[in-house]
Amino acid sequence: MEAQRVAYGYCDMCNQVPKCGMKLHLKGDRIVRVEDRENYPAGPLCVKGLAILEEQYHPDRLLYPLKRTTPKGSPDPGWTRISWDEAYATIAAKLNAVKAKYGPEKVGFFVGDPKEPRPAVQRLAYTFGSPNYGTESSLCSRATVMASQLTFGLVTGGGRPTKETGTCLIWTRNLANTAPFEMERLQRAKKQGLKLVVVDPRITATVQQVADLHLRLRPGTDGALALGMIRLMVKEGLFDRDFASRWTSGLPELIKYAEEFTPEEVERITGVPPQRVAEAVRLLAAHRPVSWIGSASATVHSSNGLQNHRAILCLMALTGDFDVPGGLTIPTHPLPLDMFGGNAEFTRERDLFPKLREKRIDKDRFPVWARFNSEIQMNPLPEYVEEGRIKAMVLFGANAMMWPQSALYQEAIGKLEFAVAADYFLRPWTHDFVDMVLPAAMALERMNPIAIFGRKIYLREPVVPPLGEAKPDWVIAFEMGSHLGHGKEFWDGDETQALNSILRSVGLTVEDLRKGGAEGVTVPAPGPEVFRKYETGLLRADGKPGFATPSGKVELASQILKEYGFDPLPRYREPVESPLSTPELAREFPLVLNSGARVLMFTHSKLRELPSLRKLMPFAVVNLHPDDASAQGIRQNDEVDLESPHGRIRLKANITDQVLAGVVDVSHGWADANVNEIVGRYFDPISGFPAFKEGLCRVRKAGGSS
Ligand SMILES: Nc1nc2c(c(=O)[nH]1)N[C@H]1C(S)=C(S)[C@@H](COP(=O)(O)OP(=O)(O)OC[C@H]3O[C@@H](n4cnc5c(=O)[nH]c(N)nc54)[C@H](O)[C@@H]3O)O[C@H]1N2
Ligand SMILES: Nc1nc2c(c(=O)[nH]1)N[C@H]1C(S)=C(S)[C@@H](COP(=O)(O)OP(=O)(O)OC[C@H]3O[C@@H](n4cnc5c(=O)[nH]c(N)nc54)[C@H](O)[C@@H]3O)O[C@H]1N2
Ligand SMILES: [Mo]
Repeated sequence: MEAQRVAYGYCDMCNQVPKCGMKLHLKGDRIVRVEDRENYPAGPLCVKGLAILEEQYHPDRLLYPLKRTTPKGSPDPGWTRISWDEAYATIAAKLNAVKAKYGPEKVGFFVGDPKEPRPAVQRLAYTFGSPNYGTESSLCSRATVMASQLTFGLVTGGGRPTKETGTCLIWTRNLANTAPFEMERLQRAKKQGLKLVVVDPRITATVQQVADLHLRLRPGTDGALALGMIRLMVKEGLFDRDFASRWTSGLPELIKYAEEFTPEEVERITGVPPQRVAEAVRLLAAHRPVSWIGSASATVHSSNGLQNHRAILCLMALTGDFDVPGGLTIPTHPLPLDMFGGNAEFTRERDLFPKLREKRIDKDRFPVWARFNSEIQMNPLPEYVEEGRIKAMVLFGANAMMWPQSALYQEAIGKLEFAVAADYFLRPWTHDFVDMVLPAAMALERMNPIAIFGRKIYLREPVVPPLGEAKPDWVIAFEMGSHLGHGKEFWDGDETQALNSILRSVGLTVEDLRKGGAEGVTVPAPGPEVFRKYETGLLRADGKPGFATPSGKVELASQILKEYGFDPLPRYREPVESPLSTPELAREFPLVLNSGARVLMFTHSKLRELPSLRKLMPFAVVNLHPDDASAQGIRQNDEVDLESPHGRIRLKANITDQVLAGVVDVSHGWADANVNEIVGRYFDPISGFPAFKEGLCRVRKAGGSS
């Protein structure tokens, strides 16, 4: 009998960082069992993690490089296996031809939701000579980051409550589905007296498990709710006057503007009753300090998302609990590494990118975005291709279904002179439009960027060799770089040397981490954690007290937004389509279309091929309030047509009072019922983010006349 052994790895089933730990039992080179990893900062595993072997050993995995043999647009790409040598030779020839004919900036580099390929692909783009590297972050979390940079001059999305925290304001996260391992911590804190306020249109599992107070707003109206809360805080003297007068700018203007958001007006816009708003404001004031778990993306998936999110940040600033123990704290000594395990030297953001940035293709459309992000804003991809600004693309883990009006993105990719994609599986909705597909090694088969938890870091080494001819994304990016003539810049494909170059910034090597073993290595902090860093100059490069904004204060009114012609205040605007902004359209399409709330068992378009997970949710549904269902004579599991001014899809009805009456909820990523076919292309003018969470629709029994 073959002996069993144990190895340690980590999960990548939800594409997020940092990842949950895994303890793996192996027979030879085959993993036979998965369980939680002891003493690891993230875990326990959720249903997705427990299904990882179904993904790892799935019969449909992509195992060899493939090239298409029929012209683009043919119903069947005629995929044919090729060698890696042929793949690289073709990629190098095609990309170098585009470079010679049009310039290197005409090649776009893109990484979807997977996080680990990013530092390597960014390095590849800049080394090749193109600034036009972008990721899924240009519609995920980066707008919340920008709102924070504009308001606080630093990056924060909030954080976990601590033992000092009085109230935790969860402004839209459904952690029970998207980071289930956080729930136990919150439940424990709640038992010890922590109060929790959750803002979410739906009654989520998070609301049910931990909320003391739940504010159910109409999607896309977050700004109005936050401004109404600000008005009340001011009126009742429940804000920190001392902090606000010393450390914020724009307070009188904000107070004046917030006057418009009377309880009646807030109810008219958001649907939240005045009494609830008042209760929330009083709860926050009575149980201080207030900590905040900010939205990952839902608040900024709106045509006014950046300003709505800024309104929430202004509210947090007025609590006065910025960077106090138990409040909205900022780490004093972060490691000089980005959350994906790279750094600006490695990605070449520091030396090469500044020389290339003039050629970035987004700077005219979204200048504020371009000011804050090296990644380009990718949402106008169809326009970039139409205008001849991108001629070829290198795609890692890309999914055309993630964008509104997905067909435009498929067409755009199909029109490129050359496109190559690396993925785990052949995904026809994206790959039917490219020239070549490369097999990416999965999480348990690859050396990866290190995992970072505060100051503790872990080396992540392969547990088993890749199946077939799959290769790690980093190796693919490095080998592409070598074939493009930059072998030296890519350590001739050696990942260990690459990681060593990154680890140098924290005084470590791969060998040191290997010695740390399963326990990881803690890089000691140079000093203690300190609070109220704005008082002592620790938030600014020049060492002066204050914030790293143009005024040196928390900018309730943003000077940078003003400079670019936008409203400096967190101005509320109605969604482009809504019952209030387009009442006529709302007569025809009376329901609000809310899309993309995460389900526990899937990650976006991923994992639907895994039998144990698919059994948990076999088909796409539209979640409908009983009143909206009965108005159309719709019963549970009926086939229905969901229609917006932009398209129509068919799915099944799930009738539930967990959604608001008048708002439907549909999850994204279903190839046969892609909600993005009916989401309109309205982009926030500051961030460039799509309005996934608003818009109008109607629902009818399938087959009815329309
Ligand atoms: N299982 C699983 N986990 C995931 C993912 C996944 O696909 N599957 N995706 C990952 C990614 S990339 C992301 S960005 C995160 C997202 O993580 P979360 O933000 O925690 O999850 P979501 O379900 O996107 O959104 C949270 C809530 O926003 C609410 N909401 C919808 N519209 C609005 C609105 O206009 N205003 C307000 N205030 N709330 C609104 C929804 O009802 C939903 O309950 O999850 C990550 N984790
Ligand atoms: N309507 C609507 N649309 C949305 C959203 C919404 O809320 N509503 N949310 C938006 C958000 S926040 C996000 S983050 C995006 C989702 O972002 P997407 O990028 O669309 O996410 P996935 O569907 O996970 O697609 C990732 C692809 O990468 C492949 N892959 C996974 N891991 C790896 C890897 O390590 N290496 C390689 N090479 N490939 C890999 C997968 O097989 C899959 O084909 O969707 C956005 N679209
Ligand atoms: Mo996301």
